[in-house]
Amino acid sequence: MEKLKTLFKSKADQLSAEIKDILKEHGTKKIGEVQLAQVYQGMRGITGMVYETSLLDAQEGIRFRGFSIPELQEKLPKAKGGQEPLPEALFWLMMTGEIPTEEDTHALSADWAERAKNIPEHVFKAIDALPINTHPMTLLVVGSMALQTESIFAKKYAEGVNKKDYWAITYEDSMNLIARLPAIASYVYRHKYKNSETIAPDYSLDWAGNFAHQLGFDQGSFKELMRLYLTIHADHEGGNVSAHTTHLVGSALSDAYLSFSAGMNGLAGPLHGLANQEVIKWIIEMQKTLGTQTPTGEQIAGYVQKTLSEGKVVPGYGHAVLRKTDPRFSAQQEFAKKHMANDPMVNTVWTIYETVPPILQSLGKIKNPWPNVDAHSGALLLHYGMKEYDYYTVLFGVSRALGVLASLCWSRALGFAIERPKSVTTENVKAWIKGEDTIWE
Ligand code: HAX
Repeated sequence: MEKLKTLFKSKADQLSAEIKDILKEHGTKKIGEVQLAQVYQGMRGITGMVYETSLLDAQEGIRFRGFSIPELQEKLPKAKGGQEPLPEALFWLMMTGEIPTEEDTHALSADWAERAKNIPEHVFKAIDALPINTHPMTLLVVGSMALQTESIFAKKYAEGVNKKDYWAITYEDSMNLIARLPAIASYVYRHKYKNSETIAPDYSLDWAGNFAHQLGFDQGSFKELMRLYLTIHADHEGGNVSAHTTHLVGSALSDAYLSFSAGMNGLAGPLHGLANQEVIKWIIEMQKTLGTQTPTGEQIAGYVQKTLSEGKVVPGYGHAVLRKTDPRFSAQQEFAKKHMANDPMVNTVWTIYETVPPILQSLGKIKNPWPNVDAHSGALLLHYGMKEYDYYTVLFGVSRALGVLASLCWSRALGFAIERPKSVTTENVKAWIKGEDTIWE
């Protein structure tokens, strides 16, 4: 994809020069103050990294290169006859800051289809080697780690490469990995749940459309769901666990395969991406306990109290940064209204949405009582018959590759340094409080 590569390089050179000037003139300016509580509580709100591909506003939600999700739905090129944006177009946007033409988008689909061919057999054998009850996220990580044998960055670095060329080999690795992920992820699904009956790719389709096909879901609107799903889950600025982990590991010049796999291990945590499986698991358990598929708001309220009294979180609600309903939740709700307005599980998700926020708000300690992206996605997948909810985070992971790998390309092109923030011990903190240690000053 020479056009994308050349455009990316010209944008990166331009930004690199601007950053040099900014740092020369303003490098010593302070951008905030850090409170002790922030240091203990997950570094919340501390600005500590630059991440070009998207930016999160607490009230408005995510913007990708300045575009909100409804704007992406309107402006990004679509599949033939489709209404949802193509994720490859979002990747182009994140790489260049420009909305691609239809022609460029379709050329990128074709480029990824070509790169997806001839995945080495050992990748699938590595997945096969694990017990069948292995979690699908572990299988995804094992598959993408096994593919690291193909890293051009690792090979060229071992041979000796000029640091000016890191970006180009990171770009090639990222493009190859993204192209091949649907094949690996669909293999995980078919191997684990469908007796290893795999489905041959249809490379005439776009990246998300073919992924739906290889999973075994060929209904027209499932492909549309995948296009939307893989677009909206792609990026959420740099501080979330999967993006930050990929960025951190990448800062050691670990290649795209190592960095992405590390990020996926973070996505597999229940407070992050795994929340999408936890939501459906929680709803199914609630339905069983209450003996109904369509609990009332009152019944749900009682179940939420039970969950809280057991010291558990209500999955799909809350966020470290957002303070309103996640626009990714709203985009999925709109999709459901269009395609499955009477689905009982979808309706239950909506009743939960009416019921949960006031309860969480009343506790007084939860900063954001509103739903996040994970509160809705499972119900959409269930509607099409994808019942294996422990697989859901893998779909999130395939999408997240777009954002974190576009950002890795940017980090290499801008020559970002190895990450190494300062830590202190509580002994230091106690001494600092007494005025005996000035470690932070
Ligand atoms: N249910 C119950 N309690 C919750 C809660 C929820 N949904 N959300 C927050 N809280 C609690 C916290 O556990 C914390 O309790 P303690 O003081 O007793 O430790 C308190 O409220 C304050 O937390 P906060 O400042 O509002 O939230 P954090 O920034 O610490 O955490 C989380 C943000 C998303 C991890 C949190 O809201 C949560 O656990 N939500 C449920 C899990 C979930 O949906 N995760 C997915 C988030 C989106 C994402 O990354 N997707 O991939």
